[in-house]
Amino acid sequence: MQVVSARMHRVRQSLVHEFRTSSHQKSYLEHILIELHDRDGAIGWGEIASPSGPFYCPETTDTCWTITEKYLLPGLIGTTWQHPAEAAGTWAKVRGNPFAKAGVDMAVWALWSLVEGVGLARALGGTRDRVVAGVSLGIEPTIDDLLEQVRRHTDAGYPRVKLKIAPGWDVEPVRAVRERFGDLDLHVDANGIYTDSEDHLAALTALDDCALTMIEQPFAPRDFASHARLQAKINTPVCLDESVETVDDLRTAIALDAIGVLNIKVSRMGGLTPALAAHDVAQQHDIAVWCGGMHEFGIGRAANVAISSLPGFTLPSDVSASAKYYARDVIIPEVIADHGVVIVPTAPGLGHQIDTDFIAENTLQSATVGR
Ligand code: OSB
Ligand code: MG
Repeated sequence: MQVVSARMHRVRQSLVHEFRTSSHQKSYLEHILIELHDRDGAIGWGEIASPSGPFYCPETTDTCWTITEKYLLPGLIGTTWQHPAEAAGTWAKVRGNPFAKAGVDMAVWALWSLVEGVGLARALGGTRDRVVAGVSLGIEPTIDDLLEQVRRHTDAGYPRVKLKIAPGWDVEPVRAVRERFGDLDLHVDANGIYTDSEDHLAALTALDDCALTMIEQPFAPRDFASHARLQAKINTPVCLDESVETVDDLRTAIALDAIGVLNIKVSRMGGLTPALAAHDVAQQHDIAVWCGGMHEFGIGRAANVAISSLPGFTLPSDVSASAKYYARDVIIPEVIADHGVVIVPTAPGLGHQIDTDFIAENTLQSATVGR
């Protein structure tokens, strides 16, 4: 196959409910949609789901735009390849920048599976025909507001809830949710804000008594040592998100006993190709895996649903319905969850139509690379 041209669309969408984590706050997102055209006119779509500012990770929408336009797409365009992993080789020399790479990689997989006539999930080695979705809930102004958010999503049937925590918003809200909602599958995500100060360790240790499925990314991304020390002290599995940008990071975490569960984000890991490799390594080491999200629009969400169908993804993923995030999605049909169950599409490629009119209405900036 050969990609002959690409179009980049910077698209803005408002969230239906403002989202706050320990690292940032947002009411709208700007993601870059990547449209690849092959020699025969087939089209594959991908999504760069970088946050706007450098608070979750170093990348921003602007850095992704530059890296993709100047380095990733020019290397891909005109090169002949047989498989997406080979296409990913065209940007192998670019260090870092996983979110930018992920958007192009996803478009390559969508294009390839479309042309091969298979659904993306099957092309990736997926074995499940449905996946279980949980929801991720942000820090709310009050505990009552949080309880209301949890009620709304458990009423909708979601079987797992993840709560964002931060110092001062941890043991108390988590206990309140636990008391109100009984044995709900509950976990927490700190986005790397805790340190190993006495106060912080006391809070994290107290959470060990809240019957949580996991504590996600308590410490800073590169602080494997603190994660290992905490894991040795508590029974609740420590889950890594920001710490694992590459398969090498995963091997490091495993070697240091710093990881109990892996959150695989397609965007954070640089695309479906490296996410598959991480899945395989985790499986070899009996590390449970689930798929995290970055509030993707429908294109990135479809890729997340597809990879969640692989056998190692044994925990509920953040692949909630489109309606949890946006009033309208960029794909048709939008992603639907029935009691937290999302059906994996089987049609060739992404398995959804792309709503190009809606994309055009919400595009702030676009560019063409290639002819
Ligand atoms: O840490 O998982 C995270 C959103 C933005 C940045 C970081 C995270 C998140 C989420 C959202 O938790 C998960 C979703 O897409 O539903
Ligand atoms: Mg996280």
